[in-house]
Amino acid sequence: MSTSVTTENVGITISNHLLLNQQYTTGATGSYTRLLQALVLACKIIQRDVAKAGLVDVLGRAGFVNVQGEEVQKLDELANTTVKRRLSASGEVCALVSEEEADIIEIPRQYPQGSYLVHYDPLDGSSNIDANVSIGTIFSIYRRLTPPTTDVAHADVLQKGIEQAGAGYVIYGSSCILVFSTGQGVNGFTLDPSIGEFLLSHPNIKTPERGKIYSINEGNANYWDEPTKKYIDWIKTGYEEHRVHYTSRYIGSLVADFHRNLLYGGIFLYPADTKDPKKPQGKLRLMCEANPLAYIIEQAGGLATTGRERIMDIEPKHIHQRTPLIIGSPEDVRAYEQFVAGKRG
Ligand code: AHM
Ligand code: MG
Repeated sequence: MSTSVTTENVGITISNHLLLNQQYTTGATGSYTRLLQALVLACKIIQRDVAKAGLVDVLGRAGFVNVQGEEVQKLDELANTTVKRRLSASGEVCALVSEEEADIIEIPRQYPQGSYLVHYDPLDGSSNIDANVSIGTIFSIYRRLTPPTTDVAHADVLQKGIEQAGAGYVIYGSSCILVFSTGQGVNGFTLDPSIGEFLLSHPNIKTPERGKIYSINEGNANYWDEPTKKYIDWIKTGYEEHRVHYTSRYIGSLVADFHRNLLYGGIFLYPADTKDPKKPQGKLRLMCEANPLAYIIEQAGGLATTGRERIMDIEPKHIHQRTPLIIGSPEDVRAYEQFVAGKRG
């Protein structure tokens, strides 16, 4: 059992928070804490690089090399390498899966092989970088199932979302915030750049039962299935029934859209559509985007579904599998499910 975080803990550092949790968790060895600390450090480094994004691009275009003599990398590659190196060196992981890499990443033999696996999207929303829009890192943690003496197996890498040992994201925005859960609620930490520490700023986040915000790329409306078309129409014209003046908000950066709706309430939808025959399940990835956010939203009292199935119950078939994602306040998500089930509309 862990300590419960209260508003009295506001302002404590993330390191202190992790150590307190470790202290109150029966049988904890410190491995999980070290893994999270490595992730926190990686995200601080990415935050620093994101803050210099415009300059990196200028230097990149000029063909500059950095102090190590390497060519300046694009930010999404830089973020991917940073997470990969820091987690590998932590000694707590046995494999990694990045949205940026086609295959499972093995841990170099020079590092101890740990008992965790991490799926991550190093820089979500990266098409927004050049416009200074918020972007983020998303991560999802699993425990190894097979014995450490054997090779990492598909069974280790392709676990259902309900098996996550923790998940979270960092937003590089007007401030840098890290939101994560290890299964005892959701906490948010804001980076104080003057001291380089994440401090607890949003203890025990709960999402509202119902929100006023709906977030969907309406440019895809012609390609949606009928239930989605009817649901969005109901959101806009059904005030007599739902009694909510809904408002539309869509940044196009999943972490930022998700985080806003988590705090204010509402629903985010990226449904299956027929726009791209190669992506019939929509655009978002199950393992590095949908599952970690589903874990967070459920811990905060919300829901995440495809419309037909709970996200965290999906049996993954491959590491880069895509899925429809409908996520947010429980009443809003349930209403969508009713449209899909034909009970409304
Ligand atoms: P990315 O991982 O290549 O950045 O793509 C994922 C992003 C999400 O952040 C966002 O929700 C979605 O793509 C927006 O897609 P669209 O432009 O189709 O609305
Ligand atoms: Mg992404």
